[in-house]
Amino acid sequence: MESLLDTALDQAEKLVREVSALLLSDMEGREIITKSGDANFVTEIDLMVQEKVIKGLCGILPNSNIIAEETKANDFTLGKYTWILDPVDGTTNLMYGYKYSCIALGLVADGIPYAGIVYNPYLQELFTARKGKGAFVNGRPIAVTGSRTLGDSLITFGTSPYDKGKADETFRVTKNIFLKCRDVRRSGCAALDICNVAAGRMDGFYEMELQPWDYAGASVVLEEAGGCITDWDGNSLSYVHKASAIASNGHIHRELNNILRDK
Ligand code: 2AM
Ligand code: CA
Ligand code: CA
Ligand code: CA
Repeated sequence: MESLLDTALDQAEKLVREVSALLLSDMEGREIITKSGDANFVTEIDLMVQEKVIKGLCGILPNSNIIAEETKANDFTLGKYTWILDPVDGTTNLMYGYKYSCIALGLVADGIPYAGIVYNPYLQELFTARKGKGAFVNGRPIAVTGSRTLGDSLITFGTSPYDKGKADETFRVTKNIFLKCRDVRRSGCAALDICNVAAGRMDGFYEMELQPWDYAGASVVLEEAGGCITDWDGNSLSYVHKASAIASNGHIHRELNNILRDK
């Protein structure tokens, strides 16, 4: 018999899929607000998605906390059930019509990342995972690649565009990684990048100073697909404050981490 939590997650998957229609709507004339930082934006669509998802989640698991990117003052404490929502991951891509953005939702239960729901409406791909039950795209099981070395790997990374003070370090380590791996990619949506590692379409991903909503949902998808995600010190990621992230198929994790840390 399905547990109450499974039923709630089924409903949350349906909710995310339904609300994602907003990402496909015309951006012409939509308001774009610049947030503090270097290239940090929020659009009307981000706010509308967030409002609808939060409203839906309140009905699905009434006593849960919700941490969401566009909330003015988040309470970063984990309750019994805490949803962590990025209403639009890849806002700059959305503004440009680049078609590489998603809704990313994670559920932390009793302090443990328990479930991930990441939906890419352009490809109609729903990435889902529940702890101990595997990772899926549209219900089909996914798994990380078997690449054993960076030399056999395709790596995607983020440039932390919201803090250009990080550029020297990002591009210095990226040159080192590029020289050792097959090639690098940069697409602008951390959650989908991590899910692409989970689906075996990439071998690894890194970015400095992400926020919990960038990786909360995707991290469960990746771990359930057999991959590994840590901060740049090799520690588990925090779900209540920002962290630099490394996601990989597991095999190349140490090699990638060592280069990022100049070891
Ligand atoms: P966003 O589109 O939800 O803002 C781009 O390099 C990646 O970094 C995207 O996943 C983007 O998410 C994320 N990002 C943007 N601003 C950020 C910030 N201030 N802190 C952490 N991550 C951010
Ligand atoms: Ca943002
Ligand atoms: Ca984000
Ligand atoms: Ca966002």
